[in-house]
Amino acid sequence: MVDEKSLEELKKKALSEIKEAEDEKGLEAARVKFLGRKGELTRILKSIAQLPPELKPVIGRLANQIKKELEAALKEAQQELKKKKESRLPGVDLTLPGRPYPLGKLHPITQVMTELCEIFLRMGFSIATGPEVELDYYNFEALNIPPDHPARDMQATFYLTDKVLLRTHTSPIQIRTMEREKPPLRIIAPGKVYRCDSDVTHTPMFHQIEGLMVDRDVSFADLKGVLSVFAREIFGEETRVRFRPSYFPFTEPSVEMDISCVICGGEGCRVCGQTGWLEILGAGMVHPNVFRAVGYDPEQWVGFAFGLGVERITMLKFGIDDIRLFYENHLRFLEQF
Ligand code: 2U9
Repeated sequence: MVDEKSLEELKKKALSEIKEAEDEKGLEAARVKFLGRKGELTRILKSIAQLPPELKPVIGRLANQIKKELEAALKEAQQELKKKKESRLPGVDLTLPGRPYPLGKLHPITQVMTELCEIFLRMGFSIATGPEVELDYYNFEALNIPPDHPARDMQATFYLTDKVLLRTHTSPIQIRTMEREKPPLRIIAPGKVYRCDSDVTHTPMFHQIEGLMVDRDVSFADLKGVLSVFAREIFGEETRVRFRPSYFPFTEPSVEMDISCVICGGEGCRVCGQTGWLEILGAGMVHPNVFRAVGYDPEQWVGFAFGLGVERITMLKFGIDDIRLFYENHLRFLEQF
């Protein structure tokens, strides 16, 4: 039979279960257990009618009071849970992976420039550098380029004064290096050069890599060997090369090197003008007058030199048909490399 003591114990148990409920489900379970249709307190309330008359009012009042207290405790616990839920950040899924920062990368010309330099570094060349603002002497005169040569034309060269200009090739680097250092020598000269020219294959600033090897017994066979290895490294093992006679004031004899077309493989296509060949660089044996200008004895020293345009190589490598794309800074273009 119920007495006050057992009612107090029931109340203690119920309050502690309400307090310990971690979520709405737990709270509902506690409600059903004590206040539900077959709940522990509900059963007691229903049995009050059967109690002896002297106990009815005391037990009845106490049971009803406990019912109210439990209902209030449930309500409060419900509000606590709601508050806790709302204090969590709304709409934020903390399990989502973070958004990566967009990473920058090197410009395609810089990438190819680095790749080209690395090929020559592996063949024992060292990198030399020099000023972009040059003296007429280092850009033309020391390179056996006569005063009336078309390259010296005001139209083609950016002159700053009548003796100072923006270098039109990186060759002055080699002249300055030879003035400073004794042979033998094996250097490449990468850098920016400037020519007053602008269309789909020319920009007023572009990049060159030139090379120079000087020793007592360097031959034209060395030139062919170094440049053939270079072509296969950059365009692939299956690439064929050919050398055609050419003319430059600073080399004699002079050649231009072609590679089998990277697009059609030599069959003939629009890119190679149906010839199957693409011109990629100029080269030759250093002219004796160039050696004389830097104080090397041309009877004792021989050398080969070459020069290539980095933009042209990059365009062929990636199938780009307009050089200006490199310098318009459109992310949709640059992001592809
Ligand atoms: C020294 C002696 C000789 C460098 C050379 C070329 C041939 C050549 C062009 C390729 C495309 C320039 O970028 S381009 O327009 N270059 O054809 N350059 S031989 O000869 C030198 C350089 C320095 C002291």
